[in-house]
Amino acid sequence: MSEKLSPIEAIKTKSDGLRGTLKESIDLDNHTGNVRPDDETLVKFHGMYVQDDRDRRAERAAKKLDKLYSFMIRLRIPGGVINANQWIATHEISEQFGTGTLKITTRQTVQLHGLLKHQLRPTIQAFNSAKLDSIAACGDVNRNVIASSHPQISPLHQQIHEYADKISTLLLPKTQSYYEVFIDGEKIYERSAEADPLYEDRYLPRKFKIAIAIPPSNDVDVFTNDIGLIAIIENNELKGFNIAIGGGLATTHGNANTYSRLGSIIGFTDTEEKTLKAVYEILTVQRDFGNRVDRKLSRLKYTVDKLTVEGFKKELESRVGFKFLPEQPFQFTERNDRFGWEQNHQGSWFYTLFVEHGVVKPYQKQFLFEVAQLNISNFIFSGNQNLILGEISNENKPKIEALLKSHDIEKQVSALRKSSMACVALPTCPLALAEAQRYLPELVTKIEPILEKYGLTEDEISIRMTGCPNGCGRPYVSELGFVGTSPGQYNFMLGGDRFGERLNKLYKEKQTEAQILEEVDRLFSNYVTNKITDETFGDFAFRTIL
Ligand code: SRM
Ligand code: SF4
Repeated sequence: MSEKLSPIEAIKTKSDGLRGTLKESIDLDNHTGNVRPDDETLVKFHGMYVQDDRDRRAERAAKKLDKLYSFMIRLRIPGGVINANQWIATHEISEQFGTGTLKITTRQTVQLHGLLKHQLRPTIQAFNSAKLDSIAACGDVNRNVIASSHPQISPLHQQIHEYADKISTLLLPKTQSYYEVFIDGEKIYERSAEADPLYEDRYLPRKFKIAIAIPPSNDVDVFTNDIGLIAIIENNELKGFNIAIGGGLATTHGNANTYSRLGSIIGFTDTEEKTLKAVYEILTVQRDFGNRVDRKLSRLKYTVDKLTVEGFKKELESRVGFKFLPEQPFQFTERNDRFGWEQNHQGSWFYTLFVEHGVVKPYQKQFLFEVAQLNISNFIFSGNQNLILGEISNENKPKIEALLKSHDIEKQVSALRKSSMACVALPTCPLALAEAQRYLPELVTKIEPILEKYGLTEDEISIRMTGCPNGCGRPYVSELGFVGTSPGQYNFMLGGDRFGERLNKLYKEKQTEAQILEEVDRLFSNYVTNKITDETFGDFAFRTIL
């Protein structure tokens, strides 16, 4: 007897192109701020999540009130680049609807929190007018395609970046339901035009993520994606891409069958046609072989291990109709953002702003709004949750410098803080077991004096924290990783390298702040005494402790 499919599978196949009863949920169900249960799944495919303010749950429960439902919306911005007018629109939409917050994510886009159900349509319509959408930003489809963000990395940056757009478009679901439900209201689209040879009516077994890295930078953590493309450049020419498959980070506490995995390189493609074909067919293999029974085991990484890397590659080669060329050499030597001013090969200026954990503070928001009003730069989100103001001419640079000054933007920030990342967690994430973006800044402040004590203030040790083991802040590829287990307690992960090429390992379970600080002191003391010349903290921990 075949195993029972996950209930989500039926929701997808019966959804009539992801429409479900979303219109009814929005138009008729005035008694609740939520949508109907199946629509909670479907709304994700349109880039939205149902949430509630967890800080207020107890207070509302005491008054016998329903949860205070709201929605988070996440935009689809391939490669993370928007223009000044789009920033202004995003700023204004965040002020008009939702809580006013702008959160830059670890996948080069922004989220708005706290939208009420009746605000969804006006919000999406306003984004649509600014040529922005949230299609497939969530759900069991390919998500926002990310790409190394710093244009200074290579003269070919633009050419490579365009792949993010092409891949995102290639892998969009064909259904027009997003427009029908959220934009045009009543219009019924021709269903025959919606036939979807890629997703069919079952979509993928699970979410799917693609990143493009431009060496020497691995700012996208390319190996943590379902597909990682590594651009190979020789003599200023793009030769093609190494393709890595099966990366993914999430684990589940207490479920030994779940694990983090870095992508395996299966070969190299030397033309655009072959690269796009390979990417497309990797999704069809996952569509056909992925686990649709247990959603905890349904990401591509488990399919790759089930088929074996060689078995997967064989199936893929039979679908694409060509053999992959051997992997080409490359080297990653950086992952952090390049803060402050830098110039690209054409002399354009780029200014990278540190946005702690992607939470745009009110004074930064005002500064960015005024920059956008000048319309002299574009806005690039980095995979490290920061923001780059780009394509600024020599002539316009002083105007931005003046705004940097008048808003007192440039603060003294330690190397550790600049190398830190945290997921949203509380109060909006329903899966959070502990704090992350609200707490890591405080923990870093307590670690800074320890760094000073050991002369490590300039050391760019990567520190990452998440409120649960899903890994949204990619803590499993950091040198100091903290994964929430319960309020105030974290699994302490150690031994990742600095550039995202080695997973860390569990060092100590369920650590409180006091225990973390004591451990960090001991570890740093040991590091400065016993490290080999130029050895990073992560490499030292890996060599000596794990
Ligand atoms: Fe994530 C679920 C936030 C990047 C693995 N993630 C969630 C949800 C939507 C919670 C939920 O399912 O209801 C979180 C919303 C919190 C909130 O209130 O906003 C959430 N994830 C985020 C963001 C915003 C974290 C951040 O602070 O930047 C990132 C948004 C990225 C984007 O723009 O698309 C984010 N999530 C990641 C990453 C990192 C990455 O992709 O580079 C991972 C680990 C890599 C991976 O996928 O393996 C990640 N998120 C997950 C998972 C575990 C998936 C799995 O394989 O089991 C979940 C839970 C799920 O899907 O069931 C999840
Ligand atoms: Fe929420 Fe966990 Fe992701 Fe943090 S890692 S945002 S707590 S799902």
